[in-house]
Amino acid sequence: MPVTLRDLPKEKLLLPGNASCPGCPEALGLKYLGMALGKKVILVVPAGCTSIIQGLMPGGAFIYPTLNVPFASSDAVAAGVSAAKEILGEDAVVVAWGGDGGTADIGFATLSGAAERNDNIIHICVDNEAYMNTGIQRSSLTPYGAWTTTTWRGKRENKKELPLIMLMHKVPYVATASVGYPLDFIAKLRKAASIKGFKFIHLHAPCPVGWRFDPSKTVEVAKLAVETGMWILFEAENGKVTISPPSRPYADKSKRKPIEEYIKLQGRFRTLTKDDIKILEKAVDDAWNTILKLAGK
Ligand SMILES: Cc1ncc(C[n+]2csc(CCOP(=O)(O)OP(=O)(O)O)c2C)c(N)n1
Ligand code: SF4
Repeated sequence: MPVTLRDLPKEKLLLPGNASCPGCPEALGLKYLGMALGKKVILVVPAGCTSIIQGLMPGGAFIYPTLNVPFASSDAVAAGVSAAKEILGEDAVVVAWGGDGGTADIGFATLSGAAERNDNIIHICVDNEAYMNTGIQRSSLTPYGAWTTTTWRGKRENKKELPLIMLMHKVPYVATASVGYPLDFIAKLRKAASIKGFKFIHLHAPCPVGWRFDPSKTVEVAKLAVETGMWILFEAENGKVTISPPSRPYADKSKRKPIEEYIKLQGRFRTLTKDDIKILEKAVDDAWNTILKLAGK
């Protein structure tokens, strides 16, 4: 069901004065998580910027219960907490919240295991496209051409298609979201919380520090990713794929903004050549063709 501003609670579940950088997309995502699900959330967080946001504030930055866990155990811990809550008959939404490194690389085996068992949790991958907390190292979700401290001349490999990999686990719910579209993200969180079994939400999270843009532009960069077609918002309920309203106009290639508009705001793409841009444009077209086919278009 669509969410409107009036549906949102006023109470802040992510406290001000926490350790996030200015313009932090993870802080935005956590704020929207609280707005969507309220105090029913139990958060399981491996190492990463979010664990620092939480841990550096005396008493913690979130007012919901939070477990800080090793990377390789996040979804297993979340599954255990969820099972315990069910046995106790207590209402809770257990959320494993990992970065792209924690989700797609270091924690992937446990993620895949929980998906295959259909454990009753939501996994959110907050994707800032590098290992930010340890100094901007590449991950398998860093896009082609992007500078990181381990890809000085721009990454030579394409971004892993993680939402599609999770879709192929045949779990009840898979969705992509963006910090630039909070109402879409909140609606997806509420839908995920209403479904029993494993749910995966991939949240695009532009990071001013690692992507080298002005902290006032986080939302602008997030929106440009969608408007250029570089980030496609969709959801899949029991395998049925639907393109989400903010992305629908861009199924038509002629409506997409040129990807240069997205790239030029970000210092991490400063070494891109014209040939690199063509490779990225092809990746956008390929991703759209795949999603449109899955959506039966
Ligand atoms: C098993 C293990 N390997 C490496 C580390 C060091 N480490 C801490 S945070 C981090 C990067 C996390 O990156 P990501 O999951 O993308 O989250 P972000 O910091 O970008 O939010 C790494 C490699 C660790 N804590 N444990
Ligand atoms: S490095 Fe990026 S994701 Fe990490 S706290 Fe700073 S702005 Fe947030």
